[in-house]
Amino acid sequence: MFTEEQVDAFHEQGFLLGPRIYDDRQCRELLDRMHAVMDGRAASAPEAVRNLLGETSDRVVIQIVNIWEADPLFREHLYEPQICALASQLMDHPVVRVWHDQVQYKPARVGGPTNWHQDHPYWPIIQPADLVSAWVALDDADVENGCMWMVPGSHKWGPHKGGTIGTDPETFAPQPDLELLPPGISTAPVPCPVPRGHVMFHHCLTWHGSPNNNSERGRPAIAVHYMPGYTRYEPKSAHLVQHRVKVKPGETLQGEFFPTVWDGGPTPH
Ligand SMILES: O=C(O)CCC(=O)C(=O)O
Repeated sequence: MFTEEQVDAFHEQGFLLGPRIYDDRQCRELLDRMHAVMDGRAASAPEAVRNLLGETSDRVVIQIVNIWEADPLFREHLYEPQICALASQLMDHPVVRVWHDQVQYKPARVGGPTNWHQDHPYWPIIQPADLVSAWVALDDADVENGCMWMVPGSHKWGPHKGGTIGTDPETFAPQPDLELLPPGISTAPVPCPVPRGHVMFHHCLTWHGSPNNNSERGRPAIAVHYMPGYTRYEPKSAHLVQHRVKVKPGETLQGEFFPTVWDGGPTPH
């Protein structure tokens, strides 16, 4: 479990590097399975596989949504007990469910940017904005191959313009509307390298993004977006996985496609 100081740091910064979860062999196995799904060689299909930047773009970010539907090892990954216990601790709730998972793979040399954004405004069918994502690097993610960058404390500033923070195309600096922000704050981002097999957590309102991968190495990673057990289905507009929802508006979001992965585990305190 995280120490009290680490939990405090998460609440202060909006993100936190966690422990190593998978050894090199496990990372390689997950990576092989990820490529099989990406290349259409898996027995089943995920919810989506696409270039986030558009199919005609010369830069590429391969996004796979709900890879757990396509591969049993990724389904197991949703339940990884250390990650689930830490997510439960950071969300301060004993019940943890999966909203959805997401691979973002930036291939060597042509890996493109994931522009600055907040997650929760892109999820307009769930409330409240208390989710925490667990992002696991399947190979070293660093400044050279396009690791994520975060703006410390930004999760406390509320939803910003529908979750889209402007992105400077030259420097990759965030370009928010300063008039919408508390006076005197810093929007300077920090790089968040994640060594192979480790997990990093971020709050669903933390500003984050990742630049191009111009290196000779790919940048594979899997994020699982975890919901505290009280998260409700509150549709305001559409979402990719909405067709999987079987509950009524206002009800707790749960069911086969939103599995409960941690229930009554050790409470955080
Ligand atoms: O993998 C990335 O670079 C971005 C991932 C992301 O935006 C997320 O997990 O919320």
